[in-house]
Amino acid sequence: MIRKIFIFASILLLLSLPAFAQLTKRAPRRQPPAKSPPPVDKLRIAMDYDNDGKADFAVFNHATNKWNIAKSGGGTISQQFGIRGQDYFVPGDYDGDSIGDLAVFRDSEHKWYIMYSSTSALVTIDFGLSGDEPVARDYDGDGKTDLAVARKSTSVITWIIRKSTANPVTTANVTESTDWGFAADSTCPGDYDGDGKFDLCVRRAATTDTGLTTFITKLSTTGLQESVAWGLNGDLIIAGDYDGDFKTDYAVLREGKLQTDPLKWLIRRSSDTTAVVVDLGITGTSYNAQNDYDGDNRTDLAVWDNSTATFTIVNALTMTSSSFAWGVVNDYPIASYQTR
Ligand SMILES: [Ca+2]
Ligand SMILES: [Ca+2]
Ligand SMILES: [Ca+2]
Ligand SMILES: [Ca+2]
Repeated sequence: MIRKIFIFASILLLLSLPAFAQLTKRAPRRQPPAKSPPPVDKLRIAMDYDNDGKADFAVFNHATNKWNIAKSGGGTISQQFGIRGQDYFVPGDYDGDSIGDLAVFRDSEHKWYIMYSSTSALVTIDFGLSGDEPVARDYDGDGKTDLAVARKSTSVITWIIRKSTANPVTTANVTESTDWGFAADSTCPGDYDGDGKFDLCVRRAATTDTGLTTFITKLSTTGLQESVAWGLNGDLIIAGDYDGDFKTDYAVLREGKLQTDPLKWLIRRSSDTTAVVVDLGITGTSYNAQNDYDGDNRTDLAVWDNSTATFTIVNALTMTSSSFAWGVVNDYPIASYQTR
């Protein structure tokens, strides 16, 4: 699975592109909520570019350096954004208008490049250090994605969060640092207690290949630790709210031994802690691309297959399947950005 994105063109070129204007003319816009926003699927909003309550199909094309987006409400976006070999995709809703913002974290410069959907402005923020892992989420629950990085020392992971509530202007850099997890852990931020604030989470490897890995979460409601054993070493983290109770579900994706083996989705429903196990995708060719594509407030199981350039979506409640051809071979589905 690709974690670091290889992008060819300079981000600065986007200001002169005709597509830029097209991208920014989207209405209507909603004002960000003043306080205590109702629970929403923030994974969906990060990639909902037309504000119709459904995630849009988005792929990155390596040959043209473009984000190519098929909006669920109709129409497309094609926008150059990012630099090859340096940038991570960090889609989110940084300005809090419930519309996804194109965004990348440039590792070499430790800079965040964000195109605010509300103003069409390209915002650049120096935050973090080279080598940090971007973990931008909404940690203070104000409806705006917060810049955040996970920094691994020789012993621990330090989460450094630039909360939007404490940084109303782009030049401010008021941060909070919290040590959570050991350096060998993987990050798995989610809203596991469903209070609208993302929680710090790490996944700790098992000591044996047959033992379960442990998700260790610092719940924002209480500050207390929740530990859940789920998945095996080597499984990928595919956090989402598959049962639609507004709490992130612990979930992993297991690749097969053979390239032709199916991908196995193992989801622990937060609503009743039961397991959902589904085969979807092919180990050698499919990328996971889970999101809420049908707008029912449940994360859908989804893959984008690189041999057919097609999304396949499975509703986690009804298990009904649909497909949508979008992109070309060797594209990358941007919804895969949070896979660890
Ligand atoms: Ca936005
Ligand atoms: Ca926030
Ligand atoms: Ca929370
Ligand atoms: Ca859930």
